[in-house]
Amino acid sequence: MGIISNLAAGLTVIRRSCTRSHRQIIMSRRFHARRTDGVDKNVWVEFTQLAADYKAVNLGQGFPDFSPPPFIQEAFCKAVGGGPPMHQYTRAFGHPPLVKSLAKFFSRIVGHEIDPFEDILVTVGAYQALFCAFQALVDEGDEVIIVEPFFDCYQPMVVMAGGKAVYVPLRPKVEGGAVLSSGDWVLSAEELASKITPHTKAIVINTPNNPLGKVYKTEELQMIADLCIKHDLLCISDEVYEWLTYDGAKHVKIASLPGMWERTITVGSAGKTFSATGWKVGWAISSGHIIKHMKTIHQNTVYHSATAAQEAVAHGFEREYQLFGTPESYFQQLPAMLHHKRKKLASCLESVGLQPIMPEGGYFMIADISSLKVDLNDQSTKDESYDFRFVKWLIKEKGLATIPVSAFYSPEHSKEFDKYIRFCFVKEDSTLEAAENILRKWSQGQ
Ligand code: IK2
Repeated sequence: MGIISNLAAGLTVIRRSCTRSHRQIIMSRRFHARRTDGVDKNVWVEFTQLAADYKAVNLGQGFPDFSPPPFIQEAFCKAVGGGPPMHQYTRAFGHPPLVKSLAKFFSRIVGHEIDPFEDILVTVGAYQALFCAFQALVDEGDEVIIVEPFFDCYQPMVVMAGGKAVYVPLRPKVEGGAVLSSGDWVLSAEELASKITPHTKAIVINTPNNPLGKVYKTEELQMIADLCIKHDLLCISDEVYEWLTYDGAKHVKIASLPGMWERTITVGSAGKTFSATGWKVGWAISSGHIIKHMKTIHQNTVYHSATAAQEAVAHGFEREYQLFGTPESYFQQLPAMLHHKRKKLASCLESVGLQPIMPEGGYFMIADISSLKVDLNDQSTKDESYDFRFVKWLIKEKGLATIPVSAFYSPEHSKEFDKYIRFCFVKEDSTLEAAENILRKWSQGQ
């Protein structure tokens, strides 16, 4: 009797769970939109969780583990204590003090009088500026050329807008020696031109580049600009690391080249500018005839980003306007600090036999891992690319988090670049030293 009633209870459980999972499948088919298909994986979600689960030393996601400079923290505290308006809605397209200070600051850099209310859209981080750009400007069937390696969200954003992503990789030019610098990675003008069709709407670039650290030279930007003008294309230029260049590399805005202002959307990030990535304040700067369509997307999605954070960023830009070009400017101090961290990480990687590619700019350094012999036969990850498996192994077995570089490539090119992993060096020296200890012990066989 006991056995029979247990069996019956067991069958009921199986029947119930079958019905539930069957019902879930039917519901999930019905309750989802096709635009979410194929874009559900996200490298930041996956690897940030894994790093946290294994309490790994984190050189993975690109955020500083040190505090923003005191002047910007004070500006934020002052804003929060600034009375009721700081806690309420502000202008949808950008808090007036912020758009005014961005216009004043960037007019001087671009060499064009930027209208604070027509030519700027303040967004929830650079992420949302990119989202608004793709939603507002890409139609069903449009093609968008993305230069690889690229910040991973460009591709799903193009797809969600109904467009088709077309890829052109930067390629290492190996002329009788090792590739030592991000400057050795170049874009072929012929290859780029060959991707342009009557459906092409835009070219997306990122300088300084994440993950490679390439800072495009004026000639390279001019070549892209010439194609944009010749074929009447937009350029989306992601410049979130614009102040972070090293060893004399100079960041140039493609919008400042002749004929480019009216066809370029320049994307920026206060998170990267003032080392406060959690504030999520970003912007798009372009000609008013482009920004007006991005405003339409923005007003119908998030409406605006946090008022107090925008107020603080406005103070930051006012300060930087006054101090521009002086040693007190944070835009001089931050790259000087990161220059040392970049060197520290490079010599650590070299000392354990890894070959880093020296970045000319940005937060990151990539390194070739093909010399490291590791048994990666974990069955649970066998369908993944080599660098994904390697990084998972490194987190789980060695307690060091990095990011696989093939995440920054299209499926058609990822195999060519899956021997690289990315390290973020915008970290406390103690974090870099902890990573160095792990790598050193490993190289000594411990
Ligand atoms: N564009 C680029 C090129 C970025 O790198 C980022 C932020 N990346 O950080 C994650 C990482 O690479 O580890 C963004 C846009 C988004 O910037 P924001 O934080 O302002 O939305």
